[in-house]
This record gives sequence, structure tokens and C-alpha cells, in this order.
Amino acid sequence: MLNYKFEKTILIGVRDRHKKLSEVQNSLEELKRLAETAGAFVTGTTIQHINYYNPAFFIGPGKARELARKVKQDALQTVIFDDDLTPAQQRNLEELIAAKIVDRTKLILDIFAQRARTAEGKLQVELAQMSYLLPRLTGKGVALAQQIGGVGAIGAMRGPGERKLEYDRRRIRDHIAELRQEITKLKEYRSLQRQKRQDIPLPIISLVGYTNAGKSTLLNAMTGADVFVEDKLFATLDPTTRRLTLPNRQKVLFTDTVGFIRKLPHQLVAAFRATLEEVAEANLLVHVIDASHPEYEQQIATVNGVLADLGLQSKPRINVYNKIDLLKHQSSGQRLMRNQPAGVFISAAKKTNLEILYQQIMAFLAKDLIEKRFVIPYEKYKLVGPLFAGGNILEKEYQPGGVAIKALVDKKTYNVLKKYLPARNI
Ligand SMILES: Nc1nc2c(ncn2[C@@H]2O[C@H](COP(=O)(O)OP(=O)(O)OP(=O)(O)O)[C@@H](O)[C@H]2O)c(=O)[nH]1
Ligand SMILES: [Mg+2]
Repeated sequence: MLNYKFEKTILIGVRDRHKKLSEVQNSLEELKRLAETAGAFVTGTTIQHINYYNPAFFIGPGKARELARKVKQDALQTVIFDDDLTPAQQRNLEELIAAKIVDRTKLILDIFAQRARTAEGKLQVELAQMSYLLPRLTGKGVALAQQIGGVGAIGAMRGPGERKLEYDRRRIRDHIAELRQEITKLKEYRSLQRQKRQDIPLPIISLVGYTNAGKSTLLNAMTGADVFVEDKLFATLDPTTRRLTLPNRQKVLFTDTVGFIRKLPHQLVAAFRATLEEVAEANLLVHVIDASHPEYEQQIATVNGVLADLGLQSKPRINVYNKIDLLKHQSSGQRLMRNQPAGVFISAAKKTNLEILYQQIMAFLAKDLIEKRFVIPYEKYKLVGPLFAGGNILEKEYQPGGVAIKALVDKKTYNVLKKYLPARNI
């Protein structure tokens, strides 16, 4: 992990013939927020126009030399590219320019490393970092021992360069395999804990959305939770789950997850798959959109893209347009309503319209459900109890004749359970 604290940093965006200027500018604006989130002191931003990507330097060699001069002149310490560099490009630029050369993926990985708190989060970030590092090993100058916990690999192996490189690669691959195993173990443990906690499985609603859209703020507003909220990118890395009782007394679980971003490093998506699999278990996704963001449409598209990558494009979803308190003009709200998929307009910070969101969630969960009362003999309860999956139990009472349950059930469950209807169904 690099330390960016207060380092004088310049950002480089590249525009080729296929990109719109505004696209490059907006992406750079976001890169600036990312760099600042990491702690860097951004002193300048440059857009380079290029016709083709130079395989050795990414930008043209002339431009690269110019950049080297500027770095020297202004005593810059870090150069961050808004695009991904190949390992060779990064190496060549580093040889030419007297500053750290960082690409967008590396920056995001470092932010994740700074911010991971739980054991699982840290392992996932480490896994992503190792996958990033593997193709970048050159056999020289890579402080591998330091990277993987100070085991004396470098000192112990002083064979010819090639052999050492092969050795380093193997060690990293082994380490990656270990990390994967540990993550799987932790995940299994967590899901076991989850099962233990609930004797009745509750519906799970997952908050998804672009980073900084207001997911954690919404979770806090709805559940009175105390999840870390910050006007920085990637405030949340570790999933948080909270129980919530809806106005109709139905209980549900809400999960807050890591936010998405454009050009989300594939190493991270792969490493966080375990976390994101929880999104896959959800009955319903609530897609939180920052309606006040000038690029909210592109952000929606990015989120849809990541969800599709995870195979979740057809999960039921409610769109939530957040931060409407910041929409100064009514016209921007109307534009939103005209152009976008239907959704609920809220302000999580001001708790505006949350009741409309609750209504929609309840309507979704209650779709095709009927409310009935059953009395289930104790000897059958073990068998029948799990049928109330979905947590739609409204009342539960232990009576002499069995467990009396008032619940919302779907047709199929009703057909199985109807033999337990009490003589007079009230
Ligand atoms: N004005 C306004 N600001 C909001 C609203 N909801 C969230 N915010 C602000 O937006 C910023 C990001 O909020 P978070 O809840 O941390 O966003 P997030 O989606 O959890 O972000 P990540 O965890 O980084 O993915 C914070 O500064 C919030 O105070 C809202 O309804 N109105
Ligand atoms: Mg958050």
C-alpha cells in the first residue's frame, strides 16, 4: 500500500478520438476525489490528447519526457493516471520520471487497503493487491518480503534473476490460494452465524449503488443504525446488516455494501465476490442513486454493469433517487422523472419520503401473499416452521394445541398449510 499523505500529486487523463472531452473531464474529477480520499494533495490535472496508445509509455514518449521535466520542476511526488497502465508502461514511466507512477486501479486498491476494517475486508483487499502485483513482478526491485509479511524470501534466495522471479511468482500464487481459503472459511462462519441468529429466515434487502450515493445514510435513516457516513468515496467496505420492522410489522434485514465505481478494478470485483454474494442472496435490491450528481445517468449505467457482471441483472429492484433536497429546481426533478426508470424520490439525510419507500418495499414483499392464521401441532412444527421462510410471520403464540401463527403466505405455501387452518379462521 502506498502512502499518499500530503504528497504533491498530478493527475493525467488521456483523450483519444473516441472519447468526449466531458467524459474525460468528469472521470478526472472523480479521480481527484479518489486521490484526495487517499490523502494526496492534488496540485494539477492534465489532459493529454493522443491518437494511439504507446505500448512503452501509454502516452507518447515526447509527452512522457515533458512530464518528467514538469515533475522535476514542480517537485511533484506522485503521478496518477486515470487509466490502467500495463506493467511495462508503468515500469518505463517510473524509470523516466522521478516520481511514483500510479494508475487508477492501484489508487482504488490503496484506498480499499487504507479503509478495510474487518478481518474479511482486509483479506479481500490483500487478495486483490496480490492479483495486481503478480503480473508486475520483474525480479528486481520488488520488495516481496515486505509485501507478504516479512518472510525472508529475498534474502534467502539469491539465485539468478529468472529463478528468483519464478520463485517469487510461486510464492505469491501460494499466498493467493491461502487468502482464498481463509476468505471462504470466514464467509462460511459468517453465514453460519447468520443462520443461528434467525430461527425464521427474514427477507433480505440489499442496498446497492454508486459510491457516495447515500446508501449508508439511508440505512441509518431507516434503522437508526450508526454506520459510518462520509463525503468521501468508498466510506463503506464491509457489509453491515440491520434488522428493520416495516410499518406493517413485517421484519426484514437490510444490508449495506461496498459502493461501485466506473472502471472498478476487476481484481476487486473478484476479491469481493464473497461479500457481493450476499447481494445475490437478497430478495430485493434497493438501488440508491445520487439524483443531485451531474453524472447520475452514467452512474446508473455503471451500477447496472457491475450487477450484470455478478449475474444479478434480473433481481427485483426498486430505484431510489436520493438527495432530492439538493435539487434546486423543480425542472431537474421533472427531467429525472421523464428520463429514468421509475423510482422513489427521497432525501435520506432529511428523511423525506421514506414512507413511500417503505410502501413500495411492503408492496413488493406482500405481492401474492395472503394473510392467514394457522395452528400447527408441536410435533409438526419442526417440519412446517421453515415454510414461513420470508419472515412474514405477523404473530406467533405458543398455545396448548400448538403454535398459533398469523402470517402472510404465498399460494403454494398456503396449499400445504391449509390443513392447519383452525376450525374458525379469524
Ligand atoms: N444533501 C444530502 N446529502 C446526503 C443525502 N444522503 C447522503 N448524503 C451525503 O452523501 C455523502 C455520502 O453518503 P454515504 O451514506 O456515506 O454514501 P454511501 O453510498 O454509503 O457511500 P460509500 O460507502 O462510499 O459507497 C455523505 O456526505 C452524506 O451526508 C441526502 O439525502 N441529501
Ligand atoms: Mg457507505
